[in-house]
Amino acid sequence: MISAEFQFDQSFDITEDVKRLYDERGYILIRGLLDAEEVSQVKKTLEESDAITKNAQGISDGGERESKLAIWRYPGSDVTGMVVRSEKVAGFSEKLLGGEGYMYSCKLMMKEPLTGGKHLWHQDYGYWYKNCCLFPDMLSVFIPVDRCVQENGCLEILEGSHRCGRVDHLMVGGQTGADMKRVMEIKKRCPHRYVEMEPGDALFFHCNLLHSSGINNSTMRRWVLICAFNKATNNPVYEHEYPQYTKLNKVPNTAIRDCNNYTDVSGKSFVDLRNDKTVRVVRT
Ligand SMILES: O=C(O)CCC(=O)C(=O)O
Repeated sequence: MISAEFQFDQSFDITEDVKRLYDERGYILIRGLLDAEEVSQVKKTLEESDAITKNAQGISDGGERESKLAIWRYPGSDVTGMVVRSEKVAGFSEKLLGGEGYMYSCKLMMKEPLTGGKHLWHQDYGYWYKNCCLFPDMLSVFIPVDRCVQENGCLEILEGSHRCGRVDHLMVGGQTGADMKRVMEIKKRCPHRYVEMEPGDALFFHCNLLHSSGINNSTMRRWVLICAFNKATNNPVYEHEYPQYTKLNKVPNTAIRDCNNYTDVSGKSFVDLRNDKTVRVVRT
């Protein structure tokens, strides 16, 4: 059972109580952050042109399977850019981070029916530490485009595990995974939760929260948008594949519905994962 869960409505905000729960559990789940119309705007952007999906690359899960992902550096001006820049995604993230934030990356994770691979237990800060972001003042917002349930490899978390600090990470298959001996010990103390979500729900989670997901053995597609934010004061020490501090121009939530750019992704700057030291590409 997910214990830090809320239902979005226009009056919802990140109050001190919500922030306290996030600090304690390492995440909050907001059901219905995007409504049906906003989800269909996102789907239209992803499905009616290949502007984003043609940038997807495959990474091995260390077994037989692979996951595909497209990842970009800046929001751009299409619908997915409005989602990242919206008050309810960027603004809530800033309140959880405790200050100004900027987009560090955004990706479309694609687990295709019957073939989608697993994601090993890891912390996002396991990777970002290697990029010389000195403080774990970073978070991710996981927003399903499709239903995410156990059958198609929903996200799994170890509740409260962000309080263990950063765990060592090693390369396993094409991915960087956390030291499993340590994870097994943490599992004895931090409850293992399957986070089943509907399209438009949003999980905001701390960069040290241990998470993973299983293979997709079902006939259901599992696509998810994941937007990552870094705190403005945590500018990475050196330049690398992901952005240094870049002011984020926030937009009102209504911009998601009002946006009619479904195809122009020129401002996004896609990452070539062959230059990313934390994953190994098997297919471009
Ligand atoms: O898509 C998933 O299930 C997990 C992805 C993930 O953990 C990541 O990209 O860091």
